[in-house]
Amino acid sequence: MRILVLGGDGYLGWPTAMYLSAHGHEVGVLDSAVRRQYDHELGSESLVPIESLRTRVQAWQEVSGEQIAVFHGDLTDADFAYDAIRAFAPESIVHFAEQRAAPYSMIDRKHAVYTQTNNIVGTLNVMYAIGELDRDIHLVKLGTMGEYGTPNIDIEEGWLEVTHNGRSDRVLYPKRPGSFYHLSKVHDSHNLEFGCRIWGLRVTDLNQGIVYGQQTEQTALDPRLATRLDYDAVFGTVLNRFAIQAVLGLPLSVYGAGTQTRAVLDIRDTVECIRLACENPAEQGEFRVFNQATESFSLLEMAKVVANSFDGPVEIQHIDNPRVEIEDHHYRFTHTALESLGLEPHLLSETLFRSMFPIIAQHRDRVDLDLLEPTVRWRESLRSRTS
Ligand code: NAD
Ligand code: USQ
Repeated sequence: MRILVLGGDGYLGWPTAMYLSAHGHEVGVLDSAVRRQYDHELGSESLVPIESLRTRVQAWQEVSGEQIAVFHGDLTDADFAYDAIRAFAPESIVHFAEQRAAPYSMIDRKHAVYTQTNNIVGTLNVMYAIGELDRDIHLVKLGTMGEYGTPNIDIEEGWLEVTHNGRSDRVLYPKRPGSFYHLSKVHDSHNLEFGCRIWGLRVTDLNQGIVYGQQTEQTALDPRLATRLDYDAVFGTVLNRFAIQAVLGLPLSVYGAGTQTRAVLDIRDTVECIRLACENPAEQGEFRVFNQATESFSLLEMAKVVANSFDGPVEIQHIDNPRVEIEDHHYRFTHTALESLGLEPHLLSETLFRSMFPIIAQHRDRVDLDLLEPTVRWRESLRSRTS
């Protein structure tokens, strides 16, 4: 298939592009490089050094013999989005290209507005481009498990059968997320479902959990193919941060009591889920939702898994939760659709932490300890922090 990966320079987009290429697909990547600009803004950097997109693509060609086409530009620019999609003529588009950090979206008004504008406008442009250029293109859109929040009922895959006053309907599952970033994904989901209804688009919305890990079969082939690994309190995600803290001999930073439960998956499962979604497209007019996560754990359980995998003493520290989150809540989610397509999940208990620890140790001198401390507080986001 011809597959265009939007956000193909990112943490997940780059390994996915190589994985799809390694599985015989013709791949293009599109990216604005804005993720590299957030690093400049925040004074942060990937723990593992990463190459420019140009070098990555050249290295992939040397290593695999396969070419990856590159489109450099911003999806909020509709002309660029249309031109790239017209030029590559994909059968599937995998859409990773959004601002993805909840804390970044909660810094202040400016960052909340930026996040929602970037994400929602970019996705609307992609929807319109598909609608006007070729409605057969299957859009595989990255949503997030956090769209659901932590409801006191079981989480279904996108849709819910409801009976009210004796009548029944199948409705989009009610959402109650915990940040303006997560809300941008909810708005995307609603826009996309509408596009399927009115124009007959075919969309798979992947409500992905928190990804952990840094290596896939392809990134391990050459250091120039490495993907990023973030540890700062804005972009670093919880299991990756815990792994880095363990290697540095720092206490694992559990926010609050750590009884919040979250859905997670291994980066090697992310790339496989995307392949499965592309190779098994949604029907014309279908808004298909998969919960792309394999397991769920409380934060305290996650900290214990990392501590137990590490060969050395690890302390777990509870720190004031900078976010507004419910603790001790119900959490059970359905995740059968991807398994039914053939996904064989890697489990946290047999994780890649053991392979991650040496990589982290190799680059430990690059860590700026100040960046590990959470500075974005949800309740203080009304106070202006930047001009
Ligand atoms: P990332 O920030 O590393 O990658 C996103 C890429 O998209 C970046 O390279 C960025 O430059 C690009 N981008 C952003 N806005 C763009 C625009 N307007 N036009 C063109 N390019 C743009 O993020 P990631 O961790 O790889 O996540 C990828 C996707 O998966 C995101 O949509 C995220 O919400 C979703 N997701 C990530 C996780 C996770 O744990 N990392 C979990 C669930 C869902
Ligand atoms: N947390 C800690 N300690 C830390 C960092 C985080 O206890 O040092 C806690 C947070 O309070 C939160 C949980 O860990 O309860 C997850 O935080 P996170 O930063 O790892 O993940 P989150 O903000 O939810 O966002 C990440 C990605 C986002 C994706 C989402 C999937 O950045 O792109 O959408 O995971 S999900 O959480 O399922 O919505």
